[in-house]
Amino acid sequence: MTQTSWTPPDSSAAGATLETFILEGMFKVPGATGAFTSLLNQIGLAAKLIANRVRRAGLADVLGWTGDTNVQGESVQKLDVISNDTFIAVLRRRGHCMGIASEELDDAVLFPHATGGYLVTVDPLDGSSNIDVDISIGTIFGILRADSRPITTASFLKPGREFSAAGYVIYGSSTVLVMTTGEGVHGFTWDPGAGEFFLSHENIRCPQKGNLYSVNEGNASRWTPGVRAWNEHVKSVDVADGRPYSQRYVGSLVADAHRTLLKGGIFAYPADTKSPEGKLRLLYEAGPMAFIFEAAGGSASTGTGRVLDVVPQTLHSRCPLIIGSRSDVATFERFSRG
Ligand code: AHM
Repeated sequence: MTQTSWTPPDSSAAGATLETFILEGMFKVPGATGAFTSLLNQIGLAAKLIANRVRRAGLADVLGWTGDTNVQGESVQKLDVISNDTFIAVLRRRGHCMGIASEELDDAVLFPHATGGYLVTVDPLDGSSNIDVDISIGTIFGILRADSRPITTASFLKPGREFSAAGYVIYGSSTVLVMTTGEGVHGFTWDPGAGEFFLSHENIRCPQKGNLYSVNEGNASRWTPGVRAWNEHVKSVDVADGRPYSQRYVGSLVADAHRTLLKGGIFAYPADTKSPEGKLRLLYEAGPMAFIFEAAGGSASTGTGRVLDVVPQTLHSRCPLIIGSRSDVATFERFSRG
């Protein structure tokens, strides 16, 4: 029998686990030490561990409140605590992460022994009010360079344009990890049988225009006249422009952002009279999402300017967030500026 050379059935995706994909990326960077690659792999491991707990949440007595409140004054759920502890436990290993700023912690956790030069911002379990009713929740993260010593709270207070990488994990009908290092946004779907994330969404591009809008309309009485005018606009009829748009709102940022990234349209959590700075947190919610949307060819605005240029004043600073298709975000800005 003649030996023939073998060609992979699909040269892009076959066998591409998250780890393989990250390693192959490292080989393309001259002089890469492997620290960044190793850190991304550690984040993938934390995501696997959290996904496993989320899947078993209803069975494992981890639903419900702990009785504590976090720095935002919100009730803390058991899975919030578990997810936060998981991130800290995983990232303190290997010495690449010098500190973590988390939604669940008043202050950053610093790892003085680490030398790897990176900081991580994370919302370990976003949308946690949805846990008890089996709606999609997620993890959001950003990676910054720790470029000065000693590491202090101020080391984290950088605008989102300085992220080295950002991503999120959606624990939905599938578990999908989406990440970017600023060039190309890629999605990896969790295969529970194999225990791996496999490349499933290569080079995600956010459509330039969509026909969905996503906003908590219960806040309409608190919006500015400009935001109210935008809201009327997307609901008004103009067949040529694809209006009226359809509304979708989950109330879990990862779910609303993931749909908007893949299908286009707009997600908006604008400033209002109750939350003059917006509701979402800059370092571990709005910033990473803005970094991802820009890398996918979409836009991220505060309503009047670029989210990635906003400098956080504290670890838990908030920011209005309008993300989505370029054309739809531009329309929002036009109304919002008045
Ligand atoms: P959380 O940190 O309490 O989970 O709040 C963040 C969540 C986001 O996931 C979501 O986009 C937003 O809050 C929904 O807010 P609202 O319920 O005001 O619409």
